[in-house]
Amino acid sequence: MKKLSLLIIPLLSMLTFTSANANLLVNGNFELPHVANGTFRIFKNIPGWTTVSGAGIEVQFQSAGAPFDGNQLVELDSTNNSRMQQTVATMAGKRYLLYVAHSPRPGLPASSSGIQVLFNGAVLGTLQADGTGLANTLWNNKIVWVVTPTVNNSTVEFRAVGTSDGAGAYIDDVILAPAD
Ligand SMILES: [Ca+2]
Ligand SMILES: [Ca+2]
Repeated sequence: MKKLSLLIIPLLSMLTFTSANANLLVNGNFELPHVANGTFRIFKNIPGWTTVSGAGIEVQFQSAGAPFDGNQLVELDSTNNSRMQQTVATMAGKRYLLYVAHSPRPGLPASSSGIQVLFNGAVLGTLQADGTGLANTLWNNKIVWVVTPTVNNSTVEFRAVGTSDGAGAYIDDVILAPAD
């Protein structure tokens, strides 16, 4: 089996998001579209986010672990490892902060539970944690990157990595906001 080279890079974890920083991303908290309480659905597209490859975007409403905020979260190993992205207007040369809340799926080993984070095609890092023995989600909400686009439209992308088996890591509360 291919060994994953995985690394969580919680850069500048002391930075905190304030309401003064507007989130440029649409539906970064995955509260849309609403799915029934206790269930999940798999979509090719949801408000703001488009499937790039794979079966699609699994939106869960408290169906296999509590979200970081609101009622819903996204899992990208929906029925197989999938990729999704969103493109937003940015200013070249300006600094932005990208925040992601991440949790392993309860019960799932780290080898099945990775998510790569990309900005304009460059891999910022891979989020991976061991969910074995967890009865519920265990969120890390201090994952922050500073990015400086060289173009005026930027793409945030997430890719499920690791064993493609219909279960994977969770993300929630994704924020891209001007740093200054
Ligand atoms: Ca949410
Ligand atoms: Ca998996």
